[in-house]
Amino acid sequence: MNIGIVCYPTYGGSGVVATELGKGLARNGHKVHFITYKEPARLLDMFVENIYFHEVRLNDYPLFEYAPYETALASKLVDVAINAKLDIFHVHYAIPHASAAYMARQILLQKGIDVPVITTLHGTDITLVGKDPTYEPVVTYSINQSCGVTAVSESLRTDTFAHFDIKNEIEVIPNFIDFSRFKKVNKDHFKKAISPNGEKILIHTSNFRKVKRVEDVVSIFCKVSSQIPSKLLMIGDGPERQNMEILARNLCSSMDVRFLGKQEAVEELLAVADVFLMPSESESFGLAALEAMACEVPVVSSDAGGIPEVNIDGVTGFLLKVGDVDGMAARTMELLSDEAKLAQFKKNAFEQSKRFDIKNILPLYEAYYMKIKEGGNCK
Ligand code: GMT
Repeated sequence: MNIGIVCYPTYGGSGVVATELGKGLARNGHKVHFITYKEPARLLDMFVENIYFHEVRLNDYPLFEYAPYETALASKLVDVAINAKLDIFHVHYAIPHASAAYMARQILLQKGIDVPVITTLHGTDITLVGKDPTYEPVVTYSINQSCGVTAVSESLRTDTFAHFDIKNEIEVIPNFIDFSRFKKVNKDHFKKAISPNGEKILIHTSNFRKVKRVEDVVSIFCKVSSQIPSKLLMIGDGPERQNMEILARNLCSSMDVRFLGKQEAVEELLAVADVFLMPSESESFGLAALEAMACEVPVVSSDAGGIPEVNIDGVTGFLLKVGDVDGMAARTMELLSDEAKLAQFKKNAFEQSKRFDIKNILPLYEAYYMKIKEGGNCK
């Protein structure tokens, strides 16, 4: 098939899923066309046969205080659909991709070309941003007009029906992991550099937005490190990072907390970690937790959204109520102070992650494309 993928080209979860899906589809012989404003981060510096990138350019004009990205994207979708003979549009993150694709589809239909639109809902497009009245009517309409809709967890599917007046079916196709990249590798030299005296290593990766409750990560760590010698690795960047550096300095030894910013090879840091912390307020799936589990790192998390579909309480880690910093610290210490238990949880985390092997999930998308092409909501 010729597949047009629209996504945010950043390190965020939806962009990562879209790009890894595209790479997998290309390996399976499909021609994949990424249509976005910048080359997706996970495509940089690599040439993959069957993958094409079409940049959405915004022409500056003095009248525009805000350049109309959605209009430019819809126009580009029409152009690529005609020239690359696309069979399907697969848009990731509803805002503004679903409405831009809807517009492109209407234009194409007038030209006698039928390109069905599949929208994949990722999380904040539903639970946070999408349900805000600023966007809600357009999000509802464009989900209902999509020929197929998928959500990355059961929880997100339920939330979508709860927050929006949706008439369509929503298929759950979970996030996935590529084990050729995410696996435990020997990085003993890293471990020695980070924890020279054999301290335990806690890790957190995110975009440092409010919804991640990064302040809880710092608080949990400071409680743990007051009892068990340990270090905290903070990976990623975002609006809360600076505040968190100040908080870490005030709450415990800033020498034990390292802010590493965005990292290309996050799997190499996960390889040395003992526990992954994810205290999020809201999380449709928790791809970062899955990546940790694939690298044999158990997860202490909140029970928000779709996290319980990934992290199994008392097996692959622990689940606590959002904001239960004391509980999360206690469970983390329980793991770190019992070598046998920690080893068992590491093993369990890895076993659970195998359920989400890209080899199992990619065929679900391929089958869904066929189903929608042959008879989705648009037929
Ligand atoms: O986590 C983020 O804030 C980024 C966001 C995104 O859309 O890029 O991630 C969402 O999509 C990921 C991939 O499907 C999910 O694994 C994340 O759980 C989800 N984030 C939230 O729901 C907060």
